[in-house]
Amino acid sequence: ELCPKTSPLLKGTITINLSGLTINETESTKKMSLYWLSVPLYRRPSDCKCRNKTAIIVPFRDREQHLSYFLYYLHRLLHRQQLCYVIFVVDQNDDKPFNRGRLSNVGFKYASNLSNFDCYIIHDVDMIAEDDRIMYTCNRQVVHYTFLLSKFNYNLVYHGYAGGGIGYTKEQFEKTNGFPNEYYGWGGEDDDINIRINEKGFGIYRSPEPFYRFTMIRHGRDSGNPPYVGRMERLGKARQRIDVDGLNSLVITNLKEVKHKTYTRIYITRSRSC
Ligand code: BGN
Repeated sequence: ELCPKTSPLLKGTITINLSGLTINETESTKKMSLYWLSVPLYRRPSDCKCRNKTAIIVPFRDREQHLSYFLYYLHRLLHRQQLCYVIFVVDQNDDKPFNRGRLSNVGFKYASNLSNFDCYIIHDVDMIAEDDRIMYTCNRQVVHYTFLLSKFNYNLVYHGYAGGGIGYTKEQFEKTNGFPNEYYGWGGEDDDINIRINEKGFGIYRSPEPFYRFTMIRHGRDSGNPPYVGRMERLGKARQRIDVDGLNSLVITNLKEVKHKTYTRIYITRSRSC
């Protein structure tokens, strides 16, 4: 039987306590009371057939403590939403500047190759939903979830901000050619996808509900993620680059997967220099 349109498990506001959680605690099934499918890592509600299958794709490097918090809260939320889902952590396993765009494309390719998901959500590891009614599902427009962030006093930081967490159907991701692969370091790749999404006619959906709030875990600037100096220039040419830099130009080499209890980790090393 199909799960109800609105899950009866939803509780609303989530109290977030960011202190001292370890990865072992996030994996404790006793604490989580989640249910397993025969396929490892693929979770589904126990007593009904889910309406949606969601892939969570987390571009990642060297933020283990954040990952503990992220998994702890997100598993509970997705369980309450009665979704079928898998969490993929895409780990940039080298010392080059962090490349969030490329990691996102790798995650999409890996996930879509594994199964047919209704929704592919690219999600930063340091953002935690404060309400379980923030639905991790997709829409006719590309969905931006993380527009009210604690860091920006719960205001949309600027018109066109598309950072943090954003959800695409397969068609939306493919037609917009995913993320640019050629932004090295912090900044701009999210502004670039905003241009892609609008140019290709999908548009971005942001819920009008006031409870769409996210806690951003405080942290200093990562040394491996310096601001990308060329981002302004690159962004200036974003329109011309939509169809040449993205999912269709992605070359994956040196991919290694490790299945953990509650998520799949994909290690990716860049072979050629940037
Ligand atoms: C913007 C960044 C985004 C970032 C937001 C929020 C750029 C491009 C040059 C204008 N964009 O300024 O990538 O998500 O701030 O921090 O730097």
